[in-house]
Amino acid sequence: MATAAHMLTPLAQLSPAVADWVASVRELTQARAIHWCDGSDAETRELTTKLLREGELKPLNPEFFPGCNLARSAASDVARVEHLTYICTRSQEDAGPNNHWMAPDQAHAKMRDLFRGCMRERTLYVIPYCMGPIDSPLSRFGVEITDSPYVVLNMIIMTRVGRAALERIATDGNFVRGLHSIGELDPERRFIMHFPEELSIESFGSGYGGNALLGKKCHALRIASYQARTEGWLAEHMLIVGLQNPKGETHYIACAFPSACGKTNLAMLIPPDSLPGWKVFTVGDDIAWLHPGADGRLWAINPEAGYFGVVPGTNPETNRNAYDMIRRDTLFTNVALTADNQPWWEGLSTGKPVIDWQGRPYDPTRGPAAHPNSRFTVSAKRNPSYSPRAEDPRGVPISAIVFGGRRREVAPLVYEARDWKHGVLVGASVASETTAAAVGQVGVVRRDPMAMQPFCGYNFADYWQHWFNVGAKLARPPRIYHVNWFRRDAQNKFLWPGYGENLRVLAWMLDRCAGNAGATDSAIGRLPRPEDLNTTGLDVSADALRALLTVDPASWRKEVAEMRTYLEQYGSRLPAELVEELKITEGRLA
Ligand code: SAT
Ligand code: MN
Repeated sequence: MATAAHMLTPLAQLSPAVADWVASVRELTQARAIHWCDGSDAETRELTTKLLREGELKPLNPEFFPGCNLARSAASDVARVEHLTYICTRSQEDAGPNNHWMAPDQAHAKMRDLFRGCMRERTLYVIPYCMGPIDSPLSRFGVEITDSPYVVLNMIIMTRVGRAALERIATDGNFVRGLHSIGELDPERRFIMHFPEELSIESFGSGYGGNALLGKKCHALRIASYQARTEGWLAEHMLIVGLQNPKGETHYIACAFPSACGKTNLAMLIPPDSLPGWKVFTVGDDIAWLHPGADGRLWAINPEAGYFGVVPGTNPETNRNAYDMIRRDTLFTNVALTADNQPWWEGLSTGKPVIDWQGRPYDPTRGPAAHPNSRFTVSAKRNPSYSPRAEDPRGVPISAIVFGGRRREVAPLVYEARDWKHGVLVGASVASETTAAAVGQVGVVRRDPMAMQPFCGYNFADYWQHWFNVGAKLARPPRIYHVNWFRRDAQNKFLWPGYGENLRVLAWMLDRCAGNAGATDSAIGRLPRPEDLNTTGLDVSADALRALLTVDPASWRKEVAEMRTYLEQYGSRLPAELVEELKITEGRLA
């Protein structure tokens, strides 16, 4: 810990292991200078000033958006690149059919060629960071080396950067090594490589979000999921939220949805006026690390310290907390600008864009003004609903796990798994329409088990087995649910209003956990009957509600057949328990 002697030691001398690695990276990249990041406000100010001077950041209107700046990424570098993302385990089977794979030697050689001399004109930044509350035994540590000051600014917001992290690395001795360079931002020379067996990441050629902020998806999900398997816990693509009912009881739930499906909105949900007495507390909006506790419950921490959220659609109606939170000390990426230099995005009912996300005069024939995957980066401390328990080193106990996807049809509003084992099948069955968070076609349904398809650092078959193993350790496992806020009618209109109204569904779940709510059994799990949901003040017709809560056997038989075909690609590695659960569901649908 921070002894007086330690405080005097320069960062570069705290950990010989880190220093040696930095020296070898400097040798490879030929970096002009080295900057050890301490994560201080002064450092943020200094780097921001430098980027403003160089034109890499644009200041936003200080009257309405004090402390806010805009970054524009290269037009071909606006989302995660799953087709260029690899898991490099010694055996290809360990990466599984769910991942692109490259042999570690080959991947290292390829990346060495890219990194060689790439920082000649640049400063090398060393970012020691902690994922999770700094004093939590559940937290893990990493060091990212990057040549992008924009990445440094983001990492300082998104993780706990600085001396304390480096001190823990020096005492614990292990850390995840993440090497990043923006290279030439050339999509042809871009790779995101993961070496879970070596706890290391090498990322080249992109400056964007999940490709470049290595603490986030690369470390906290891909590498951590692998680590979690050996250590007996789970690293998941889940928000964590505390719900306090009118009686004053707070329960925490963890929800897995694919990117850009509303995790941030749900994590900061504002209860509708027609549900008085409810309060909502955000623990995390994207990633949960879940550990079986000595009490037989599942405990969760949010490894992150900030939000890297989708901007479009954020407004006082959809997410008042986020809307307020991003009006100060926020880094915007790829939004549009108004005439008086305020950030603008689709979904705002005020203001008018004059400059688009690429800095050109706005022309609606060229598409949206803000990029659909434009983002805000902001400290969690700015969130009005930030949970006082978010910094608790023990984490929070989880009462329910919720899986979900974006589905026009088939999936009902909500259903409950019969038990943990059935819940693993429910999670493995998640499918969702693709979004702008990843490069590729938007709106096509793809299988996205546990919303982890882009993020699981090893073979999904082994991952599902690990889910069964973790469940077996829990004397008091959370209940497991599936939700779909995105059902549409024949006219393509949403059947469910979503946002704050989603609390009605969550309230039903918590009542189920407490043994106070009814349900009806179906082939795929238990659903609320319309009378089991609190519908006071809800503007949804009885017909729509019935449609939302109906399981159509024919479309579900088709769904489950697709599920079987999907699972069969995992061959003999597929857990017997999962096959058993699938057979039970098939039998119930027959
Ligand atoms: O680009 S990120 O991976 O950080 C955001 C997301 O896709 O969820
Ligand atoms: Mn995400």
